[in-house]
Amino acid sequence: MSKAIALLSVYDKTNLLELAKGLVDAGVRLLGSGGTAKKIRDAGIPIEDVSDITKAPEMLGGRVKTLHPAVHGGILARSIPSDEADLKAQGISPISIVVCNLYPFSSTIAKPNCTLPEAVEEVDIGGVTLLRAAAKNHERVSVLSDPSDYTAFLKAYTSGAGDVGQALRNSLALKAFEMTAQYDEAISGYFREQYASGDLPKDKLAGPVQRIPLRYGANPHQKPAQAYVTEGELPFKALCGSPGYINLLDALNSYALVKELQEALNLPAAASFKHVSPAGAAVGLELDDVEKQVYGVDDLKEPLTLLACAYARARGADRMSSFGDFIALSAPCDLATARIISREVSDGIIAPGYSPEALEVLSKKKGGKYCVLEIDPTYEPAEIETKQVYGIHLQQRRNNAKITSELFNNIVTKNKELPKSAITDLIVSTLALKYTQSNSVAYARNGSIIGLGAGQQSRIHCTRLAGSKADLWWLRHHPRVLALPFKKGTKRADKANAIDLFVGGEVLEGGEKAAWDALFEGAVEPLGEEEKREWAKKLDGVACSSDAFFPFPDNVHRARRSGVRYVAAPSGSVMDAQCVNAADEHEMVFAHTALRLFHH
Ligand code: 93A
Repeated sequence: MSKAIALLSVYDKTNLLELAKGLVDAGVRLLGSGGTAKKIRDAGIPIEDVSDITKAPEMLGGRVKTLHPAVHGGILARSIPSDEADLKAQGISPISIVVCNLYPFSSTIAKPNCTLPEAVEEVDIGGVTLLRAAAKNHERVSVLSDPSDYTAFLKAYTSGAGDVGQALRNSLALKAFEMTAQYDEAISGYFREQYASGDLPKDKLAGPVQRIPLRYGANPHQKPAQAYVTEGELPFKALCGSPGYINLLDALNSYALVKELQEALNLPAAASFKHVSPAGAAVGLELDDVEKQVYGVDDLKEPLTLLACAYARARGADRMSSFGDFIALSAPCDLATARIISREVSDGIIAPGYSPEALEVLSKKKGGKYCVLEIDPTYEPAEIETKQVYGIHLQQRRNNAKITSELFNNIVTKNKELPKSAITDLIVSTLALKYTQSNSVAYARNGSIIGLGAGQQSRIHCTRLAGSKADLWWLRHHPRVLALPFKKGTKRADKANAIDLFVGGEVLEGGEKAAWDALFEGAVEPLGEEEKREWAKKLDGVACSSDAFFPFPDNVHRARRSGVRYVAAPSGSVMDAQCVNAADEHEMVFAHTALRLFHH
């Protein structure tokens, strides 16, 4: 029987001589590419050159070393009669062991002054082909792509009298496949940076923009940072300014939310995001005069479009949280909406288009640095999404659950009256949770989030936080708030702040008290506890959604204290019955949704 053949072609020659010696001692015939063969031969270990079997010299300065049918036929041939006959006809011997590791592409491009031609030269062709061919034919061939595997391999080879077993060949093949995949990713990442980056002047772009560099990641010391796709092109472009890492997290989550809100309710929708959760979200229901004042748009000269109403609601629900927001609109931004935005402190906006007048207004914001992103509304994200945490890839199907009125069909309370307006509100609150960091609870009224508790580890804390925000929102409708005697010329942000302090009942002292007093014509009496209680009683018909079941009925009682009448949450708690009883006690309507909506 002819000797088993091993082909060796390695850049990293660690442990190479030990392996070569071990293989020869086990009766294996060695073949090597130029430098690999030389090193082994110089150590006194017998080895033939690849060129001895290909009858072709290495050429093109090493670009073609092992690329030859005598090599790849020898690796890829199966143990079947037709393949064996083909080898025989061509005088090719089967190769049963391939030892290969690749040119150091990643460490080369990491060097500070690496040029493009230098990087190109490090793109290994023949080595990847060796690894892939051997891995493909792992039923018969062993592929060693990592020097740290040599010892164990030799041990298995000698103890198995030349057969290392299928299990080892399988795991070696997987390792080789992972290695070539990682290698290719490094190469495509490098060339994406060179040829498909949004930072290059347009005339230098060879194709679609697949990547934009980001100034930094979540924090200024997290450099480099980038956003990219591996297929097609990025579905958004910056019309003005440049987005940061957290801007994009906000933009992509908030746009997904408003797109779904519009699809679900057939109304334009807007969201105001901060730290990857909505501070507000709403659909375009018209505002009455009180609402216009509460949302700070009563003085707007431009007639309010439905889209402008949606943003006014989203922005005005929790003005403190929305300060410096990232905005998403479901429909092209019009002038009225742009005018509202232009007066607010905001970081950026994403929308499926902009009217020329709206774009003109927005591009003047922040001295021309306001981030304006235009997204392709036909874009569909991939079904499977992957992220990396602490070096580990986590993969899941996207949360593609549709939020429709049917979700609220299973009403488990005695009161089963769910008016259309409440269904609208439940859709708004439930959809908002789909894009809110968990745990989360949201309250909605008039097509708008009025209180949202995000990212709390305890559900009751979500319910309380959302409830206290809803309470403040409602207090801002109090006639005494609407009649606060602000001095003429008081800035919008100062007014918002003062109202927040007023409804929050903060006790001010010293300079802060003086600054507060200076905002008003005359003295302002604080809102009394009794006044607040009386006013709170007037709030009713609020909808409340929870992203997972209520573990205890305290959530239901708390929600009721903020005017909640309609509740939607999944079932599954051992206390479900008690939660439903609590809802019955207050004549609330409780729908069990059977849909958990955690989001991280
Ligand atoms: O330039 S290549 O892509 N062309 C080839 O045909 C080829 N075959 C093996 N590089 C090629 N290799 C690589 O050469 C291997 O992946 C290995 O990294 C290196 C080993 O070269 P040497 O044996 O001359 O040190």
